[in-house]
Amino acid sequence: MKRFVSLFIVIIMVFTCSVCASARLVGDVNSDSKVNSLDALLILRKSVGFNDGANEKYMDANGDGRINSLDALTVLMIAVGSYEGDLEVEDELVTSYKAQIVDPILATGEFTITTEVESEGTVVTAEIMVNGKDMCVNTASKGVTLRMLHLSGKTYLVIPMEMLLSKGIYGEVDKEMDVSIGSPAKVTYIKSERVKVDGVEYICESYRQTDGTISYYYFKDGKWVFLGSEEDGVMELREITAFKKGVDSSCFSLSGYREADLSGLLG
Ligand SMILES: [Ca+2]
Ligand SMILES: [Ca+2]
Repeated sequence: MKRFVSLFIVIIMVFTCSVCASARLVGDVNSDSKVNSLDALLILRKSVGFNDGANEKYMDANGDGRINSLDALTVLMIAVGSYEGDLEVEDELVTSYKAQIVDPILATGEFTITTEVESEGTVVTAEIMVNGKDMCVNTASKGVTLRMLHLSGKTYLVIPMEMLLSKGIYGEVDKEMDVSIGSPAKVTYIKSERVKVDGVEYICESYRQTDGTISYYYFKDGKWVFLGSEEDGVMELREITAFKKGVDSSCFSLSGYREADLSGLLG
């Protein structure tokens, strides 16, 4: 039982970085989410010909199209709180990937995402549907399709084949559901980079969530293909096999279902 609860939580975590605008801090040249003298130094070094590998497009802090000591000064003013301009701006790279491909579909509030999750050594396909504040997660294990349904604030475990449902005993999942649907964590854009996975190159955008965890969105040929998360320095990649607008509304109905104790069946 515990196993399934944690599996559903893993699946649901896909949504903790939901529909938030991506922004970056003006002057944060090295993308460490702080604006300080190190950023100013990187700008000064760039202005005299050094290249430290920091992102040049973030160096023009005053937005006059040139990278020079005025930008370093702007950064220092930001660092000491005496700058009066915008401290956050939308990021262009984000606009071209997550903001273009992922966010518009999330923003409709009605979408289906198919992902693969590893559980007990086997790969389980999970289909997640979000319909406003309701959510349905379909997954198959040992030949049985299981459904976690979050409907009008209540969570049910459902076995569609048997028309059975069980409710009110999944407190842990309820909590995660509330977090992910009700108040999506605010995310902060960190950076975009080219990364290789098994020799194939992807564009990867990283975002920091309010709880400090980092999510990685991988794109290839205009498609969102992986969602990564980092825990204890280990990157875990989940494959996004499909992502589209709309849901199968029949999955959100409990009409004709009867209540049963499903904990024995799943244990
Ligand atoms: Ca910085
Ligand atoms: Ca400038």
